[in-house]
Amino acid sequence: MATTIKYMVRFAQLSALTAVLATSVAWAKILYAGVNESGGEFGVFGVKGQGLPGRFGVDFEFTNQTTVDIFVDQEKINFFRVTFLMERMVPIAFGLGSKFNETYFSEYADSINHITLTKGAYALIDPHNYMRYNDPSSQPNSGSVIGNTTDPTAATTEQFAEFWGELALRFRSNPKVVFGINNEPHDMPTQLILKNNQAAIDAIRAVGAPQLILAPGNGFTGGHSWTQATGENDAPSSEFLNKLVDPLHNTAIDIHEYLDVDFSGSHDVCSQPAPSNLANLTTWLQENKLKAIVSEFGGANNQNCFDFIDDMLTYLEDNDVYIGWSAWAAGPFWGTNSPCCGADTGSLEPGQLNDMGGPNGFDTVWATAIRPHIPTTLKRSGISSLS
Ligand SMILES: *[C@@H]1O[C@H](CO)[C@@H](O)[C@H](O)[C@H]1NC(C)=O
Ligand SMILES: *[C@@H]1O[C@H](CO)[C@@H](O)[C@H](O)[C@H]1NC(C)=O
Ligand SMILES: *[C@@H]1O[C@H](CO)[C@@H](O)[C@H](O)[C@H]1NC(C)=O
Ligand SMILES: *[C@@H]1O[C@H](CO)[C@@H](O)[C@H](O)[C@H]1NC(C)=O
Ligand SMILES: CC(=O)N[C@H]1CO[C@H](CO)[C@@H](O)[C@@H]1O
Repeated sequence: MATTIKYMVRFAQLSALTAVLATSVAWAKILYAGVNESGGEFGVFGVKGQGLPGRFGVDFEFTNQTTVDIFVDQEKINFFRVTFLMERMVPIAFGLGSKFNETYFSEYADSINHITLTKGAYALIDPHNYMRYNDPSSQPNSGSVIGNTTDPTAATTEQFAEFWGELALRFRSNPKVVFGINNEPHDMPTQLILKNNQAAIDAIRAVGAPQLILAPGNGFTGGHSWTQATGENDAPSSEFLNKLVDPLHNTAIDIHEYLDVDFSGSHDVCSQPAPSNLANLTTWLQENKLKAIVSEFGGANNQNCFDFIDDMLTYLEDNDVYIGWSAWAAGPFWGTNSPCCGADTGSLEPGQLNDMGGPNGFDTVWATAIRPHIPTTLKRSGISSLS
């Protein structure tokens, strides 16, 4: 019933649009569509220092080339968000900055290069650190907030900029790379998120890297709470994130949006409708002439979540401030575990099973709710950008 009405409304919208197409209507265009590749941040939970630096292929792994190939060749996606841990890229003993662990970097670069240079897709570089550094043992809450001047153990905003300058320098000649400043900042002054984001943008541009940058907001960069105070009354993201300055005008807003009761992606019931929850964000993006990519979302293996995902991806298609999305999550190390949305869904990694021995999210959630939304008009060439 609801579905029928939805399609009738969409049909009416399409007819109206078709009628005025001759006068050149801006058509909603999703440029980037894909999946998270999570695994580079694994193996550190529990005791402080555990899993650091960690062993490649044992404690962590970035991507499985075979499944990346399946996503590109069969699913025709063009976008992978590839996580890594800052404490591994820049060991705590070195301090946050430009001195990298070259082994970890080259393992990460292998994954990025396979996605971008070999397969021609875009790769979003994701320091999966919640804007914190020095103790990932109980992410998202452990670690000192970057730029917290009253915490003597915290990395400074200047060190964060030095880190980004070095990372961008190493990727500046790869047009298929997108720079994600950090995963899910939360419970910190929104002004400080703006400051850290701006420092990263300045550092990236200073080394001559022109690619697309994604800037996150507060409250785990949730779209539904973009115009609300989060944490202990931290200012809404909407009050500060429109003050970012990118001399190349190639920065978009990074949004995460889960569809369960508390937006955490930890329940198998979807009950938070993205279209109404994202409405304020959409207006804010329009008013500020900004674009956004929803780089994390997900749902469980049930019809209720399929409907909520369908509604969200349709909403993104219908509003041209949204230029991309990537689902949470695939990755070689999930095994039968569920990265999202309750216990029994499994991951989006092709070829794996869920914890019940049944088909995983790739054969259920992806196949039913996400695959039908993969546009055929994705961006396939040129430098990562807003258009
Ligand atoms: C660098 O990372 C590799 C794993 O990628 C690890 O084996 C090695 O011990 C690390 N070195 C330092 C100095 O942390
Ligand atoms: C900054 O550091 C101080 C001192 O450790 C701490 O009390 C405060 O909670 C920290 N601020 C944030 C946003 O984490
Ligand atoms: C959207 O904005 C209106 C008006 O400011 C507010 O009443 C409402 O709570 C907001 N909704 C969300 C989901 O933030
Ligand atoms: C990579 O994925 C393929 C296809 O699902 C699978 O056969 C293979 O075992 C995977 N390799 C690793 C190291 O996970
Ligand atoms: C829904 C979900 O799994 N979100 C996760 C995103 O990233 C990290 C894992 O690396 C988790 O802390 C979040 O819960």
